[in-house]
Amino acid sequence: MTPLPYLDRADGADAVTAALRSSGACIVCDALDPMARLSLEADLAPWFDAAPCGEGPFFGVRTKRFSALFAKAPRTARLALDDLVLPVAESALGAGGPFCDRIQLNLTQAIGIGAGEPAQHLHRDDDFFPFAHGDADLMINALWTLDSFTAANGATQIAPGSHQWDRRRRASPHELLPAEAPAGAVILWLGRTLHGGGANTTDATRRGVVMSYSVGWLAPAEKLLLSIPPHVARTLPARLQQLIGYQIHRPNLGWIEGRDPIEWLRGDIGEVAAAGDNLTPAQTERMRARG
Ligand SMILES: O=C(O)CCC(=O)C(=O)O
Repeated sequence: MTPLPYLDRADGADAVTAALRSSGACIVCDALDPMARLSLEADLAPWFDAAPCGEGPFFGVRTKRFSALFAKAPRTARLALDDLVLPVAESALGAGGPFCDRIQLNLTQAIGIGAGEPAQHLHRDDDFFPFAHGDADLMINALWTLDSFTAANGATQIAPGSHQWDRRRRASPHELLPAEAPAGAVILWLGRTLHGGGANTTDATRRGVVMSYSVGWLAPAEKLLLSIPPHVARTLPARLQQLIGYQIHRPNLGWIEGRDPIEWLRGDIGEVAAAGDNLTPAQTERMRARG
């Protein structure tokens, strides 16, 4: 069976991307320092208390979820902007290449799998997009562990190598591995990789935070432009403003009055504005060559 690779931050983005591409998933064990993890836990604790459990078998009737994380717990911004994970996401999704100008955040979600929750239905995250999938990577998920993930408490089950399987193939139990990881790790998997939350047979909740990235031309799962209202978005770092949707996927997706929506966020354009071409450098060059 393809192994589930374990790496450290010091291995660097190229090694993490290579592991992700070959196995469909990997784990970086020392991703978050303990102090940062403890402060995130403190910020998220009241929201875990307030969040209700899910209503259906897929999201789990003993599992709590909540999103809009940058509005609820602004320090989660550091996870989305992590200087290892963000470059890995850009590289894995081919940012700047012919099929992806820019990546975006697909969703932000804290997940607490409660005691007694059965294993989640195995799925590929990019199956939510109803079209004939090729072998391009559209999405990558980063699940930051707030607790140690064990086979007993619901560690994510992953079928390593399944990103390269025929889409109709299901995983047999012996093809699944629990993504066991210490608290403060990040578990990465591609949108094509079969996986699901594991069964929690312990008495304690298993908590993690998902930052999901996708190519910038897909509809994001979470309507981040609404869940993070403009007055909150204005307080975020510029890169995060782009990742939640204040960016154009050049040349022509996601504009306001034909202009980059970050200009709107900054109050730089009014009710009408001069539409820009918003071309990539390669497109500018092609237009110039055509004369
Ligand atoms: O929490 C996990 O381990 C994975 C959850 C998941 O894959 C999902 O909710 O779609």
